[in-house]
Amino acid sequence: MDLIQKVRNRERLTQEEGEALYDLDLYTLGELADEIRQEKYGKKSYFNINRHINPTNVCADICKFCAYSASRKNPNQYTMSHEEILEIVKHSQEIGAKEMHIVSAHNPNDGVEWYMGAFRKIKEQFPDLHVKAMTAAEVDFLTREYGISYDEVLDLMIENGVDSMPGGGAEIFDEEVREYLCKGKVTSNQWIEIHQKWHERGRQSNATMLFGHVETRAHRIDHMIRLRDLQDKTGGFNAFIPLVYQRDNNFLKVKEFPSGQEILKTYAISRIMLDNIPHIKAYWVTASINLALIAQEFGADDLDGTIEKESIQSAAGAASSHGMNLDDFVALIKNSGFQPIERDSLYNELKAY
Ligand code: V47
Repeated sequence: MDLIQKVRNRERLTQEEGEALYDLDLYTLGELADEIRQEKYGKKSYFNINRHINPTNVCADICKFCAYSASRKNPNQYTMSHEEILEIVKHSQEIGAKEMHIVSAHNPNDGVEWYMGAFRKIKEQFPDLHVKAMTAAEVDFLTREYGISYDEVLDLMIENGVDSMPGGGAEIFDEEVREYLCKGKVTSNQWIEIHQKWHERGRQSNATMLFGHVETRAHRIDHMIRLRDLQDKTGGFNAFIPLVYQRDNNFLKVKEFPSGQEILKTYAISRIMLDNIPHIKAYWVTASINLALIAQEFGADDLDGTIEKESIQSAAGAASSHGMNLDDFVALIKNSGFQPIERDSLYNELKAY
């Protein structure tokens, strides 16, 4: 059957069909993805008021794409104390943040309690805040470093107040590319296993894909299909987040960067391929705000949040170190023809602007 008709019939696509979507022209793809997006959410565009905290950049792993962790290109190591973290949380909560998105490097110096104690103290002092913390890469690191199992780490996270898991650490699942990008870090199967175990505990998470470096279109489709397979089993993913590779201050040299068209096609294709993941997030930090706003017409229904401070992608060149002012964010979404909806971390609608 004709591929376009298959999409319109909402039939599930194979690896080959996913790759063939890239051969469609951008406007046809955009129209197809927008039909799905409008069917689900109309003109609503979701965002949240959140704060990113990156408590340490000391990392036992080496990922070629990372400009954030301390290395010979970035010799300024830091590790926050719990008091420093709580000070940030207090300030952010006072100015309206409802979610703390906490992602650290893989710090071999301070033990499991440094991670867990921070979550526990945040929850004790700010019980209404949603704590989204610990990528699967961090979970895996703790098991390797301290000889405990995935189950034990995930149970500790729940005991200490982690509400949901962010989607980081997925990178690209293809084993050969992954070996080249981040040898020694959580493997693709382990990333999937950790999210499966988290979902089996009744908890929700997101999934990312780092693209626009050395991977092929086929690798992106393979990545999406592995996530779609897990989602069929668990239903625990809220959002899929294609992260556009940022090129500065790191060790991953790339010949050709993706064009705006290629990025928009990737959003549109993820909306079409991932028929069982509710939200496609155009994370404005890596797409740039302008392209993220356009991505709303290419299948994306979520732009992440106000963030306040961002250290991972801004270290690699993204214009995100100071987050996004709420009024500006709302105005930009409105002026682009969409209805800004503030959501909580699990996509309950809080306020229509
Ligand atoms: O996994 C690192 C990525 C991720 C670069 O779950 C880079 O809602 C681009 O996962 N260029 C961490 N990306 C951030 C993350 C995230 C962000 C926003 C929302 C959510 C969510 C999750 O940052 C890592 C890695 O793939 N990253 N370096 C870079 N040079």
